[in-house]
Amino acid sequence: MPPSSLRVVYAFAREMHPKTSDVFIQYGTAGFRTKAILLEHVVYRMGLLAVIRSRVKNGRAIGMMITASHNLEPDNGVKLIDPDGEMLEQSWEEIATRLANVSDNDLESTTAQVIKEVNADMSLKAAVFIGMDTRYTSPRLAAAAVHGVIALKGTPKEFGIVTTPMLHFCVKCRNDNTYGTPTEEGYYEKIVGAFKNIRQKLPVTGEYNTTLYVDGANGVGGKKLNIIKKTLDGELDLVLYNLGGNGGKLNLNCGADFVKVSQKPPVGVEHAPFQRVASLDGDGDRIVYYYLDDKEKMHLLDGDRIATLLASYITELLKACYAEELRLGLVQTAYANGASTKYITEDLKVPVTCVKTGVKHLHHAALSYDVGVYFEANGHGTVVYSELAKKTIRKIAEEGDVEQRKAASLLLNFIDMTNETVGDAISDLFLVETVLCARGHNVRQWMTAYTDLPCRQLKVTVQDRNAISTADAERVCTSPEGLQTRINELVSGYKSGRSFVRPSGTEDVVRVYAEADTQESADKLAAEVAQAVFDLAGGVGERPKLP
Ligand code: G16
Repeated sequence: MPPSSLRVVYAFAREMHPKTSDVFIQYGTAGFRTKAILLEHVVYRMGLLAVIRSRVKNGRAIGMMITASHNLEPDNGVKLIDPDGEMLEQSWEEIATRLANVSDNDLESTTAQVIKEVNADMSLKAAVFIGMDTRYTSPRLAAAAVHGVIALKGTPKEFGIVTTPMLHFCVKCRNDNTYGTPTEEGYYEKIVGAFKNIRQKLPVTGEYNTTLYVDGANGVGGKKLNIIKKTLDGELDLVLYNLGGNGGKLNLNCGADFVKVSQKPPVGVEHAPFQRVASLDGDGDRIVYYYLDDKEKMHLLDGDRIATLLASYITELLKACYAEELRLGLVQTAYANGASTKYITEDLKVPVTCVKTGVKHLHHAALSYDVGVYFEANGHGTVVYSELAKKTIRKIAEEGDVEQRKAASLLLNFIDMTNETVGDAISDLFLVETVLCARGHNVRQWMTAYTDLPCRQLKVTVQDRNAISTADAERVCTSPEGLQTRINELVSGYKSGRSFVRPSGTEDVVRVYAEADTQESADKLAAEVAQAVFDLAGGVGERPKLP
């Protein structure tokens, strides 16, 4: 493309998606996220970048998802998906931030500069897959994305309202047709099809009950499960709540993030004692489970719990296949409950890696294992299998003895049921249900694996959250000066105490995590650390109170 044709980049920007705000915006944990009204020019520019990225990748498709996932309705966001369905390569995040923040007048020259820098051949074809969540601001932003793609003569393909993981899946399939068909139907065919297949092999036994209640967070995940529900033929009886009707607001007092952080059941769900409930987040990429006991006390089964369930079952199947040479490992973040890490290393004897928050970091680390199980405690995670692992298991399914073939064939279904591109609430739901069914376990039996240390998460608003820097997978705070020393002092006063702070990459807050031997202690420690953040890192508004 000759530089003169970049004029249209400026013309579209000026006429349709002008930059109306000077607020600096940064590509964070999962793309750009902020108030939807500040995003139109950013999404347009990401349309441009997606085309450049596609050309650098020889015309392979790139994804653009319009979503703010767990954030509340007034927010929105955009993130780019790389050709294998994974998050945008990190070295491009700085380019994305630069392009998002230049003035309209400088957009044409900055675009030309980026093209040169990344050495994009602008004569190549470019494909960009665009999806959005159910937010009322999403269609407008999706239109801005399309304009960005067209401005650089790329070909946009719109998927309408889909879960984030569905779009990741479709991008992967478009670039690797052995993975599946790049459509929503192709997703159902592969993931739900694998679940139905495996259910034929695993009769319902023991305490497992095929009824599952689901909190859809008033978002897209619940809506898609409503489609899937009709095809399940009784293998799983989904009772769906929070599907967006009856005035229910997206992620408001419901959904995976609310349940995990507040440790309370969501509104809008009718509860029965000991009935297991799965809670999804707004764009269907996270899931946590919980149940209420006969005293209405909530018991949470979070991402750590799901990770250990999946890792232990896969380990069992690998043993039954005699494929123990395949290295299985688990990846967590600093938010992982200390009790889960102890259980994984001491009881399951599975190696654990701890990385920074953000699926992009976990995914990357998981790829270093033959079978990498990664989960954030907030319920964002999946399993990835190396080519060697898949090849080995396929061979055993064909050539092993009867028992080996049986285990390998279950594993192959398990792999097909997994969305390996990113954490996926729907795929994870089917994986969990499969393991519980295979073991004949109810939710209380699942809970007995280990006992969580009581924990608490808080948010503190500060003038500039970037005043907080961290090291060692976010477990140590390196600035502002004196904060880590203060945290250490506070933690030393508690039995089994642990705490860390980090700037959020999706909300304008500093997050505080604390755990200790009792809930009272965890709550108090979290509040004390929140006060230290407030005092030393420029807190604004009301100083956090002690419980
Ligand atoms: C996103 C990321 C997750 C991360 C979460 C919170 O989730 O994909 O990896 O844990 O944000 O990040 P932070 O603490 O930096 O705000 P989601 O579900 O909102 O896409």
